[in-house]
Amino acid sequence: MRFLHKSCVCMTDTPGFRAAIPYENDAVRSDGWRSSVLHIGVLVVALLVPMAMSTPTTLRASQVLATVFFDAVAGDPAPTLQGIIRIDLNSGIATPFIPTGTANLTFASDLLVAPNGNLYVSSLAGFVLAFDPHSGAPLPSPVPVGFPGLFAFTNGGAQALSWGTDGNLYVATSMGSITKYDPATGTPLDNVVTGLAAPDALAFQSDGSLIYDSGEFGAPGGVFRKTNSGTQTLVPIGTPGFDNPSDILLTPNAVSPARMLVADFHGNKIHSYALDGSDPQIFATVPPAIPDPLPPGVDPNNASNFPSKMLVSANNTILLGSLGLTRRPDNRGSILEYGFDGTLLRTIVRDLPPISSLTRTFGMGDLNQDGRVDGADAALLFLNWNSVGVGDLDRSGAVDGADLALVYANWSGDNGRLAEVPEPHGGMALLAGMLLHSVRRRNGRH
Ligand SMILES: [Ca+2]
Ligand SMILES: [Ca+2]
Ligand SMILES: [Ca+2]
Repeated sequence: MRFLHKSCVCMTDTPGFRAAIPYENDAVRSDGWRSSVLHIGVLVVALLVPMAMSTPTTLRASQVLATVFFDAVAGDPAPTLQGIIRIDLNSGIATPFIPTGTANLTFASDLLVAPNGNLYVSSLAGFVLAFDPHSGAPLPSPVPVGFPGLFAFTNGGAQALSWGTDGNLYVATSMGSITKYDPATGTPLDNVVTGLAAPDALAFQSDGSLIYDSGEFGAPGGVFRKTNSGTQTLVPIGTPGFDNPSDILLTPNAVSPARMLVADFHGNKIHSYALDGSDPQIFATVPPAIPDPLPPGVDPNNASNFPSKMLVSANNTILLGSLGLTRRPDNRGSILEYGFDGTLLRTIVRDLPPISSLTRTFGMGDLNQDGRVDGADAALLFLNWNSVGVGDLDRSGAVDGADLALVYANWSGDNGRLAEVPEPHGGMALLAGMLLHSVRRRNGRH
């Protein structure tokens, strides 16, 4: 859901699971077994003690981060809500997080807490920015002359972000391209698709297929799928009753059968399809009802609550953000919660400034983003021991004991202890990770 019509983009491989364990030469290895046994012994004690003290639990995140597209104007009832805000999903209370102007943040279009632990934000000013999702601090720029927080510059409006199944960051721009970027270097790798009409909706299937849209103000929209073998049209441009896609969500495989949901920005609807684009259904019409007569200043040809972003919540529901029918200071943005069958479960918050996107947050130490901090996260940390990237929770430049301490400190913790469910497999995953760590270490592998 973005409002400009211009830009161009361009980025590689994810750091993923890289274990840079210090190499042991042959001389040292003569002592290898004893030191390895000692090493494992220390790890077992270090890890089992906190496990014994605290039963791993499933904890459900209680907040989302959201981008506010327009800044406050005179008379605005919520003048501090601009840039990136936090929304408590229990109370509906919205609070400032990263103000407009931080790292040149303006006209924020999309945001994403990525598996590498960074918060990425796109803006129609052409920037893709990177922040610490816990502190909100701008991250060091990988661009040589970049300002703090600058991840990449797209030469136009950056409209949407997605983390690819290949571990790269994909950016759609108002110039009509979808480009992937190396998350480590900010380098543009490949223009994956070009020639689109302001794409602003991206999603990946588990097989790596990219689902994307084309279509913006004044141009009808469609939905497409790009695979290794070519491009398919899932929803043809000009389909009656289907206007301008602003977001695409593939429901989880656990929900049977999985569906493709498409937010229709102008049509004020959520459409639902089978994954191949067949079996079109109306999933929801976005409330509140469009009033008649319209409020002053609303274009009758473009009257909608402007649904902008869908998200699967930690509670396995669908969250929907909207910009709202009008513009600031008459704030009518909202966050709604739906079941997978399209039932509107509740309005989490209304009367927000225009919400252009939402992203889940994850507790400190929740490296695999499953909503809890447990053995699986510790195992992931060990796999990346001494490397840079996933697991470097304190951003010191290496995965080390200080990061492990942060995992301990947040064991089974998250931002909200809404529900606690025994997690019997955490210990096994942790032990498996330790074993792998030990084997790789003995083999001198990095
Ligand atoms: Ca669109
Ligand atoms: Ca986790
Ligand atoms: Ca560290």
